[in-house]
Amino acid sequence: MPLPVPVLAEGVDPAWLPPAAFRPLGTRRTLIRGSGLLVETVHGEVADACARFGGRVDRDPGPGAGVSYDLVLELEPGRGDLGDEEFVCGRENGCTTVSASGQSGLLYGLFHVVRLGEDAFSGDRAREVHRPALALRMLDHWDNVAVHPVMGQVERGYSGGSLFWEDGRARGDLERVRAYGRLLAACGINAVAVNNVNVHRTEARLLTDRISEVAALADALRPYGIRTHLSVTFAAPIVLGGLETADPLDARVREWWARATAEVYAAIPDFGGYVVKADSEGQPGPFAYGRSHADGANMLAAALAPHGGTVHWRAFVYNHRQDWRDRTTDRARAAYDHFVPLDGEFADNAVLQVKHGPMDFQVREPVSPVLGAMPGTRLAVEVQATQEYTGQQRHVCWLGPMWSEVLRFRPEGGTSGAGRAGGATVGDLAGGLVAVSNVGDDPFWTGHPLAQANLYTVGRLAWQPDADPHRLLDEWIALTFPAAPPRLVAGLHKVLKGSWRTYEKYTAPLGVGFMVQPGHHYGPSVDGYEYSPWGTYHFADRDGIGVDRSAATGTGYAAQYAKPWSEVYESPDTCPDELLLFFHHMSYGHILRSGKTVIQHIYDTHFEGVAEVEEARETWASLVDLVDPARHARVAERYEEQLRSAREWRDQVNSYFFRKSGVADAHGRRI
Ligand code: GCV
Repeated sequence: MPLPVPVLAEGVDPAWLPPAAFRPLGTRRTLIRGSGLLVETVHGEVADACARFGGRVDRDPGPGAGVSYDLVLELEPGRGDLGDEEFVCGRENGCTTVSASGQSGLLYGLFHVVRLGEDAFSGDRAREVHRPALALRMLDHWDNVAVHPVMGQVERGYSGGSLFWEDGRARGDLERVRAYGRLLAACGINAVAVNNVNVHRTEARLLTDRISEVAALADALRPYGIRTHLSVTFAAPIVLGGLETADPLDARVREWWARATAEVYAAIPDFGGYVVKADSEGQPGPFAYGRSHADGANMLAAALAPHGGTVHWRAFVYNHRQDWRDRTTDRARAAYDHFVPLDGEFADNAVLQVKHGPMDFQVREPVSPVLGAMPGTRLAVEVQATQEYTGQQRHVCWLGPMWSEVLRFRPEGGTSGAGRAGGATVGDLAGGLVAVSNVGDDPFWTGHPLAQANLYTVGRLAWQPDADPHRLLDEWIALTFPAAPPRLVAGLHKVLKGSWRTYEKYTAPLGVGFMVQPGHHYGPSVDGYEYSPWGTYHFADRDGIGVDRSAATGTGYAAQYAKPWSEVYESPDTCPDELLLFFHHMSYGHILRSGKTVIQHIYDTHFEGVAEVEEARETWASLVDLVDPARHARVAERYEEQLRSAREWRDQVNSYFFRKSGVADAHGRRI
């Protein structure tokens, strides 16, 4: 039986799957061959499109004999040349064919045809194999089951409440969860962790007596090829099991995890595995027992292995009780110092989940050196689609280019781009891309309607890490705004394409980072974390600014990179300007490659950034006749806030550094 396409509640935005995106498919004759749950999903999609637009869909064997088809979607389970998620697409003699050996491949093939639009049905198309470069393409939800007194329902959530949980219980609106799974499958995501990595008491119980609530979510996501994962607390044997220890080498602890995990699989046979934040920002972990993080991860890996599950162990481990007067301690070093010595010790079904930068999702960071230093460990790169430090979905900040830079970075050097000369990229080295989700129960899913582009882009980059992000932006625009006139396409491109750099310009300069309001992390506070135990400093004084992370005179962080990067970052002469203050403490008068001094760069970029927001706001206003009123109004309203906030950033940052340095703006502007 075809699975019905999820019905969106009144007012919920279809995002990149509006009915009109299915018109080319829905006006054609389609044959579907094969059977299974995801084949029923595919059938449901095509049937829904045909019902809207007058096409026809048949199953084989079925009443289609003698009909010539425009599209054949066929499952060929025995094909050894295609993995489960792969498909071949081609077109000859007026028929487009998608063949797959696994059901997920067929589903991805269907969405590929949707993306192609009319092009899928014109001319000939050589048969082309499509395969995801990364096996794991995951979203982590930092959703709390119960409202947390400080963090609310969703930690760092800017899109309303949780899609999954409300006030201590599962929401029960599985139609919305199904619709979410559908959107995710259409951009290539295949795994979702449904609760916060900070596991509080109520959330801990999802693992045991509340597993049926997770199972219901897994049932809703399964038809879209998405496996469900759960964040668990390392202290579960104590908190839930009544043991007095969670020591990973204690036999009783290991047995407890084995039993609990078997019960999870009894409820969710295709359960993906656990996500663990241990010994990090107050979460319990193996250090309490004198054990290593490999000991901790491997214990959970052993419990999951018989069932085919994976443990995602986060590398976000650092000392958050630092002394800012001690310039030798450096938070940026922490993940490497903790984990690189453990390379080769992690089990095969353990994945080390590493934030893309060494700090914490700042607008500009170097790529984490861990990603190039653990060849004997399965790695996943973690990025943040939720915009904790990049405007919190009140500002437009499309992060595609930043993530693309990370994924194309070559830890052993070499050029990126067409030639692909040099060592492997991060995208080659990692087996997974994980994004902290930016989705909530907001009718536009992501709070800011244009933040949908981040979610779409992250899924597509996980499928193809070397894809040109601007092409992915075009794809998102074409799907979300079908048949958009060129003025709208150009306008959307204009306001999104450079928005990351615009945000960078009016916030923290030259890689210095963390000039945000403590706690909620929105808006400027230059010294917000300067005298704080969290370890995120800019060390600005009357002469200069930045952190000396060189090996020669600083914290030695630069030496965590392989050559050539260790050498490139070691010296201010070779360090790229955009990271200069991350790696070096520089005088305000230091001349950048642009020919400007550091201080003048700070002033100029802050003025420019605000001017760019003003321009983007005008561009958006000019699209009023081309965008549906609710979406246009939501974005317009957020631009007002973005502009207010950008001016606040400009004025605080510029005044602060004028007062510190005593250097006037070369253009005599009011600072
Ligand atoms: C879920 C940052 C955020 C925290 C988050 C943490 C993490 O510190 O501010 O809210 O906790 O990262 O990634 O675990």
